[in-house]
Amino acid sequence: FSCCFCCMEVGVSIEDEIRAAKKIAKPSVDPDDWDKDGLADKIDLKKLHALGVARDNTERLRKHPVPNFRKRYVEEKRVAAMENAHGDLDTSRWMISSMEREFSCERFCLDDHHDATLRLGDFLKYMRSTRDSDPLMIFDCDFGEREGKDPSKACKGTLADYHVPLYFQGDSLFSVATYRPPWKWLIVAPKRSGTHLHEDPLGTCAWNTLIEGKKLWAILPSDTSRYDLGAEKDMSAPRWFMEIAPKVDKWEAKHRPLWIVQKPGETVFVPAGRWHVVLNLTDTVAITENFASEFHFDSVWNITCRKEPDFCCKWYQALLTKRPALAQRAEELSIKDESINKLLTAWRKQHTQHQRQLKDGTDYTSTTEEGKLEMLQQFDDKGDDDDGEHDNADSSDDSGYGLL
Ligand SMILES: O=C(O)CCC(=O)C(=O)O
Ligand SMILES: [Fe+2]
Repeated sequence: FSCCFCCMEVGVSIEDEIRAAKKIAKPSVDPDDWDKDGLADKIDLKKLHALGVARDNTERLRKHPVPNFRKRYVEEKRVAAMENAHGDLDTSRWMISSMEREFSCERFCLDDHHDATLRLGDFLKYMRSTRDSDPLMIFDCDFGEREGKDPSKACKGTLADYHVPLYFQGDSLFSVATYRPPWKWLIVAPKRSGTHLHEDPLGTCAWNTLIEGKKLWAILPSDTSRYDLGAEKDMSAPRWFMEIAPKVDKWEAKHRPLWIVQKPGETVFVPAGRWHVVLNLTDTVAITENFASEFHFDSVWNITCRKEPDFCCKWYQALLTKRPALAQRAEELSIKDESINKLLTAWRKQHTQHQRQLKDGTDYTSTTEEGKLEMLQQFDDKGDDDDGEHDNADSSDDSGYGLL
């Protein structure tokens, strides 16, 4: 049975599509083995819900506007959960039942991979029946941007009511660049799925608003580093909650996480650099955005330069024109690092040439491209992996943004 003509693509069954998506999402696990360890039968979501409710120790912000929000929470990196941060945002469009009516034939990306997609209707069938231990999620950074099969309804509709909470509007330093790494995601997640222990990429902060269902968050203290975490960060979220969460009360108080049982309409603010792990206690829908805050320019610059030099080049050139004081700061930060310094000089030269070309119309050809490649090479040779990530524990992609 197909709900419309466009769903009748010849020769590819839903099972094949799911298998292909699984191979991309977790290349090291056979797609037919995702339910092998029987975790679906062992994990007790009701018990974890009760544990979460008993431990939930995160401040709720109920009255808006919150005075000094930016200073107190963003700059000082405090976790918060806000009720009704979007004001009168109408979220009915993103409820599972209405998306099922409106976008059933549209494809969405799974687990943040552009080449692993499924029609929403097929995904919902998977969501409702899967016994996988750590199920696939719709984790889609293009929602609302793609043209759908039927442009009159298309995925564009998913953005129709979208807006950023007032607290975070205009905050992202990356938005000065014409191209910026993915920053917003629609997440449709089966119960038991989750996001493994990670810190967000490129020194960014995040907000995450739950539309439907319940999520359980554990957010580790700000001084936790990846070196404290060991095997924990390679665990799937359901495994972390099953094996680690019940023992956390025995940890020294200073190492214990903040807990949140997030309810519909609540927005969780995750400050830059905070390790967190999230479990979907029920089927859920959420929207989330990451942003690079001016308060954290130094660390954002240092990480972005190392992890995403191609983007950083464009970003720095945009800063030179639009935020010269920050470009200057970037130069100060890079002075001690010879390879970054060289890169900056090349980028500045390229920028000056480009500006000159724009001004007097002379023919612009990039003479710095070769030099840039050579320097990127030096960069790669330095190698490091101490940045946050958005991809799954098992993903082989460590670009920090997965999709770049
Ligand atoms: O699963 C979730 O809702 C949390 C997502 C998250 O932490 C992230 O996208 O960085
Ligand atoms: Fe995150």
